[in-house]
Amino acid sequence: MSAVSIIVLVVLVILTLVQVMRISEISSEIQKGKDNDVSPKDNDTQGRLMLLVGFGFIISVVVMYIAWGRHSLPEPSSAHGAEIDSLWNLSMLIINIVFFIVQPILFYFAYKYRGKKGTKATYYEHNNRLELFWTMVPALALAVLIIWGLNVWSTLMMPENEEEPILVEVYAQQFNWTVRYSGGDNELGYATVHEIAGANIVGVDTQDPASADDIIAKELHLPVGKPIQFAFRSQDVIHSAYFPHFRAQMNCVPGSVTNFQFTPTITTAEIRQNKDVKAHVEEVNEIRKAKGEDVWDFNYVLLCNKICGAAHYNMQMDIVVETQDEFDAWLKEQKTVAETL
Ligand SMILES: [Cu+2]
Repeated sequence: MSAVSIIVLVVLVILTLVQVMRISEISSEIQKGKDNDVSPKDNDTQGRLMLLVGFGFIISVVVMYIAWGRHSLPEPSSAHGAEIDSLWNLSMLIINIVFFIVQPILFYFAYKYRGKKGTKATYYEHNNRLELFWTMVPALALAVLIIWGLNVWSTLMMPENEEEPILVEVYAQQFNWTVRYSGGDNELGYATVHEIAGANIVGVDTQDPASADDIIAKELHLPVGKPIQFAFRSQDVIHSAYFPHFRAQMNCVPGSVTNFQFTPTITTAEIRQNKDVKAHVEEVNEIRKAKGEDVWDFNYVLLCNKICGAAHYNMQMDIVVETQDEFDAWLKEQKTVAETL
């Protein structure tokens, strides 16, 4: 539809609404305002509709839990993941308890106390006990979640390493990811937006001696059981590096470097044998087969979790977790910055 016809349509809709409102006003004047009165029948209808909508909503939540609950993530594949899951499970438990108590009451009361001729709302001014109760209960629940959450956060952000972590840079741009390994010296060469040119997409300063053995790759390989220290950068807008299977996420902010560390604990080959993952892969492949598409196999993914532009949904990179030997062999095949730039 052209822009002109859209504008004409909008204008016509507005004119129609104005006319409808005028007719309603005139008819109200004729009936001396009586058609604005709410009749007991109206109250009954609204009350019943409230009950219907409310309970329809609650039942739909239960149905969605049953139908789609199995699509949630498989067991965590990082050392810290189980703790994040415990935090999540406690938050969801509290939310669900409150939801299934409060929502039915809310909609039932909207029905029960609907307008009735002759009834009057009770004037209830103040109750200290009630005030104390509904302040203390949420405060306690929040205190537990926040104190526990902050503890988990600080152990994640300040990990005590028994061995030196492998340093990997994750570079975000609209709309793809690039990774840079620090090479034998485990030190990333200096990089800046001013050095970006041609194949040098992450802007490595080739004059910096630390950059010579850096390795730039389009697939993120990680050795299992080794702590990985990530350094995140962004070229254009704020992106967010999201590793759902490792329960990790960190914003990538232009002009600064952010960090996160985790230790992968399950290799790609192992997670493909997980029964939830297997069931998911089978289900997806049945749909793909019906459409005549290729068979798909599970891979860990790095996703962008900030709506960063039109192709944001497609900003992803495969992650391969493998044994140390497989990782070393893969790394050996990659070219260094000195060889490519
Ligand atoms: Cu993005």
